[in-house]
Amino acid sequence: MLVKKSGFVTIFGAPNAGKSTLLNALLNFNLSVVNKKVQTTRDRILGILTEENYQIVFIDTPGILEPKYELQKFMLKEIKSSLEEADLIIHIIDAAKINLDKLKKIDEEFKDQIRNKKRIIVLNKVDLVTKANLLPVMNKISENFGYDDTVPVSAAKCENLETLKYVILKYLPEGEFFFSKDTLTNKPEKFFVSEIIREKILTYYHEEIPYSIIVNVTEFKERSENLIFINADIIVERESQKIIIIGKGGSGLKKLGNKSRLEIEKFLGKKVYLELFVKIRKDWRNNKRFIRDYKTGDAS
Ligand SMILES: Nc1nc2c(ncn2[C@@H]2O[C@H](COP(=O)(O)OP(=O)(O)OP(=O)(O)O)[C@@H](O)[C@H]2O)c(=O)[nH]1
Ligand SMILES: [Mg+2]
Repeated sequence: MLVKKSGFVTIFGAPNAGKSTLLNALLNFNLSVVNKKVQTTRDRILGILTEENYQIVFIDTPGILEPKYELQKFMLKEIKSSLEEADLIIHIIDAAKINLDKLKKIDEEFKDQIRNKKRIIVLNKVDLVTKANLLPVMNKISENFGYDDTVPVSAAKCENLETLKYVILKYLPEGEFFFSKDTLTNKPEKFFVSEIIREKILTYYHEEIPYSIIVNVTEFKERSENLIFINADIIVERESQKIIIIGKGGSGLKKLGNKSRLEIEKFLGKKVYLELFVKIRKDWRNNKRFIRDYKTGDAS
């Protein structure tokens, strides 16, 4: 009889280490949004890889951070609960910016969540470093930290991912699948639509703007077989931010709408009619109830 393996693999690490890039590369699908700015991911996102004899349920998480406001407290909770759920933890670090003291601090901070867990350290972005520089740090990590395995990869260039999969499978427990074979994620399509719009805001707006917004898809309707009608609210904290988002004569919002629509069409594989509205909700990032209502409303 075919032995099946299945389990939860949490992808964990500092902001910008490449967690979402790695998830997408392993799934071979652009599920989780990626951006060169930090704090791109705000929620835990499942990405499920199913083959004949295994099912790996990856959990992408927000980058580790010191929470300064309620939204970030929510993000930290998402990280901690994702670690607790894990059968295996992938701690991903940027190979071009290795800091062993920081690594020690992280181990200490999350000791309650990582205790007794199998852990792999993934050195990402190896396309940016030379082997000669990498090997001594890899040795140091193996000698001084309690990881079960070390795997260098380049998530962006899809390098060494087969090795990583092989190592993951080594630690994955035997068991029946958790999800049906064709399930890719736990989040509804409209969640990814709001993520794509937020990612475009990260790309086209600066300073505090991307961190002051939340995107809420209020309507998601299939008008015909090939056309989806989407309404989304971009919620800001202040009038001045609303003015910046809208831009001169509405030019900012128009550009944002066009760029988002193209990406959403690619994601859904259908034509999209997208309408964006900007709304103000004063100081929402510190409003626990607002965050809970919005964030848990997205999850399945
Ligand atoms: N050169 C190089 N860049 C990479 C690699 N993997 C990811 N990146 C880049 O690193 C940046 C951050 O990638 P993300 O996947 O958004 O990182 P993250 O860890 O999910 O970030 P947060 O969600 O903000 O915590 C993006 O600009 C990626 O294109 C890699 O292997 N090589
Ligand atoms: Mg991310």
